[in-house]
Amino acid sequence: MYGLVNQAIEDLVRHEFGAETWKRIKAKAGVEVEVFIGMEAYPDEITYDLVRAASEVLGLSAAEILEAFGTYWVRYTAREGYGELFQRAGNDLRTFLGNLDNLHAHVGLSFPHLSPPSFHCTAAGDDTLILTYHSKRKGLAPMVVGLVKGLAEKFDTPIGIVQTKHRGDDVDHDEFRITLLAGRSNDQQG
Ligand code: 1MF
Repeated sequence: MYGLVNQAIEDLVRHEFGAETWKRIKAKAGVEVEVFIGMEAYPDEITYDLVRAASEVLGLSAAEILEAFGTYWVRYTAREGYGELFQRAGNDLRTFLGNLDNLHAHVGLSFPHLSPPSFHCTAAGDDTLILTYHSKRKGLAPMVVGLVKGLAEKFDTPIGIVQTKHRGDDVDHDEFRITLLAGRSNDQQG
């Protein structure tokens, strides 16, 4: 994955847990890269090793780390110069999710090593979205939960999200049900 991803992980860990902890995680992961270059492509293994090591050092599950990272990614990329890319993809959650493949296609024009996932978003009634997620990479569904929560935060849209399909022997993708909570009374949430 492009170094931007590893940079974002580093940034998250440093801000939440400090530079010493980041050093320990990097050492435990056996990652010998001194400084990640955002526009350079790194083996996916580096990212997986970092998440695994962070899980051990921080005492959190890999899923918790991936979800936190997904949420952070939205803030981080908006801050690191991708705000315009985000704006082009939409001003509300549903439009944005529907444009994710376009967004990645756009990035892929300049960065040919991008291996983008694919998302499809359909409405199921007024307040429910069904999001499917296809990827070459495995085990990253919790990151998608975090990404969607990060977008919901960005658009000030309270949501609930549950995974309704798990990639495995029978299905080749993950699926999520997103409930838009705005305007619903509390006893209906969920
Ligand atoms: O293949 C890749 O290197 C790659 C990197 C990042 C593929 C996808 C992504 C983004 N994606 C991360 C999880 C991937 C999970 C998977 O592969 O199954 C998050 C996608 C996403 C979902 C919801 C909301 C926003 C999302 O991302 C927006 C986005 C996507 C790509 C970039 C930025 C924002 C991006 C921009 C420049 C890149 C690489 C990715 O390369 C650089 C970096 C620095 C300088 C120049 C080029």
